Amino acid sequence: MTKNKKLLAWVDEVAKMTQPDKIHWCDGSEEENNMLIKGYVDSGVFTPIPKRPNSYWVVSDPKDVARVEDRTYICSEKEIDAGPTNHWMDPKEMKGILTGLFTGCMKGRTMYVIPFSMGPLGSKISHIGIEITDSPYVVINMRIMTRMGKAVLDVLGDGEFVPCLHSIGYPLTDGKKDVAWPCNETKYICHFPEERAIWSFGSGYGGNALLGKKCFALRIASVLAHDEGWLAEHMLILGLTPPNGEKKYIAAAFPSACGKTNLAMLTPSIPGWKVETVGDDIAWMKFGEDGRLYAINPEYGFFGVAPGTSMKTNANAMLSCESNSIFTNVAFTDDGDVWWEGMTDEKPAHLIDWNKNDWTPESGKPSSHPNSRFTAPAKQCPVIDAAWEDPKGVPISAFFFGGRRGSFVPLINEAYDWNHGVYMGSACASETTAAAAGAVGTLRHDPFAMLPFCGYNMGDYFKHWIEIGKKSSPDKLPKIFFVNWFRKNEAGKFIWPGYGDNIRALKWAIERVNGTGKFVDTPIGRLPEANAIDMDGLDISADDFKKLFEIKKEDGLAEVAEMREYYKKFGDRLPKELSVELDKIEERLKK
Ligand code: TSX
Ligand code: MN
Repeated sequence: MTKNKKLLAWVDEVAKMTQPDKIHWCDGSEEENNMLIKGYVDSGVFTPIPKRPNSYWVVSDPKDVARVEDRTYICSEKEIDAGPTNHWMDPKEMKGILTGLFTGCMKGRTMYVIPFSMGPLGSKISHIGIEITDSPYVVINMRIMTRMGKAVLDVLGDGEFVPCLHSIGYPLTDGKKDVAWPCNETKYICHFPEERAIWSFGSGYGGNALLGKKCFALRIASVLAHDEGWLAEHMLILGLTPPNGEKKYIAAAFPSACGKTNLAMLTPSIPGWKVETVGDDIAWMKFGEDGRLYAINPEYGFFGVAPGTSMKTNANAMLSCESNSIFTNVAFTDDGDVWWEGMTDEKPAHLIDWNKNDWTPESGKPSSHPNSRFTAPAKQCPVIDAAWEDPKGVPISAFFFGGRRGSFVPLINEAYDWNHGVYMGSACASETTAAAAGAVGTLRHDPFAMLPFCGYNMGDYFKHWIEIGKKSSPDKLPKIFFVNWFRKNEAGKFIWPGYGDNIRALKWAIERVNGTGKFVDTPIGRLPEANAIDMDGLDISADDFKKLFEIKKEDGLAEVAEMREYYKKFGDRLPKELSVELDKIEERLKK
């Protein structure tokens, strides 16, 4: 147990408010995990998956299937500090609402206290959080996604932690019966940046409930990083080893539906190249004494989107979730396995779908929810990097930004310098697909892929990136690239094969880091010279290949105009350095 006064007082205060039947301090042990799983198996909420040892199938309430961005708030003292991209409410007002909702909300339930570390225990880059929850599902998933349990309390000692309060908001009062996936129609995902605290009510799903991930490791951590001079980013981290053995680490940020997890675990198509995974979602980076940025993955597992994941698209993700994993909102097969759209070329003849109804290929709707997930331990990834738990972190040589862009944006483009790279990060955007809200083909800006995850004013966040560039010398800072796997030809077909062939773009980037890659200067950045991309064994027509890198002046000017319009949103919090970059691009285009 702990003697941490702040922690003991907080647990006491929360228990008085929420009024649970019992309080359980999680030790993180296998026995504890087995006990919680047995409870769910006995009540029929979890179904063991015969084909996957120690793995379970669970489906949520159909109204609780994803992060709820319109119910997510940054409750800073001043509204301007939440900025134009966040929902804001006055912290006192919000605490009033939440205190009302949390009062008595755990009646008839057990309150779990989960000590967890984001990052390797004891690393100088790591931070400790305590999540209080009334959901055993959250405890089970937090044990996969974070380093959790008694050892964390030992490291915490008398030190600081981020309090993360969570309730599904479904008290069992007056003999009310429990349901398979209790949750509340009223949902609030609230962050108090000055207090560095999180309150989440009403949802049991993913980023709404596993508070170490998006709420802490991105929204609250981005505030800590801003104040303390480091980076908390929505980035994968991977190690890239060329045939000569000179390994480099890179980090990359993409909006959703660009295949970040697939890139993090890439199986390269060029012989002799190796990709090893440090993380697939979040990177925390601090400067080392040598002036380089060192990154850790604050997480301990993968919470990956299931549909589209297959042995062809991401074999290493498939192998990561062969055992000790939780599957939420996928379908269940007749031979005792899970299945989701895209897992195999052939659809099973019969399934139990994510609503627990019979399903056949003729049903005319997906068997799995599009946001269905696997929760898998990172250490089970066959290509997990040897240094993934190194408390020092791994030195980052390059940053990649990207987006889903059918036209104009080339396969790969290198920034001229740090500030130009920050511009590229701010310019991350995806064209909407049929799946997303809004008209197909319109641009959805997602700067640095942080739109739903920046815990403060996005303009100040841009400025923070500019400031980071002044803390070291250009030769020590990561080089910055913008990539686009999704360019289409006139026929509307993807030009680039993507997936394992993306190594060809990464190879040129590594050559640029080494100073050997051949390039041409263009108005929008440095592009590979005609023969500088390794195309061995790839069958792309010369015409298509040219189109992958084509930059039309009028398209460039339209992009500049679009970005200028977008930047207006940030008012006087937009750093002047970014307007300058935009001016420079426009000048180069007009020359
Ligand atoms: O993840 C993707 N990546 C990154 C891989 C490391 N996807 C899937 C996006 C949704 C999550 C991609 N889709 C990629 C990609 O590089 N590229 C594409 C587009 C594409 C889709 C299919 C084909 C080619 C490109 N080819 C055939 O279907 C044969
Ligand atoms: Mn993510």
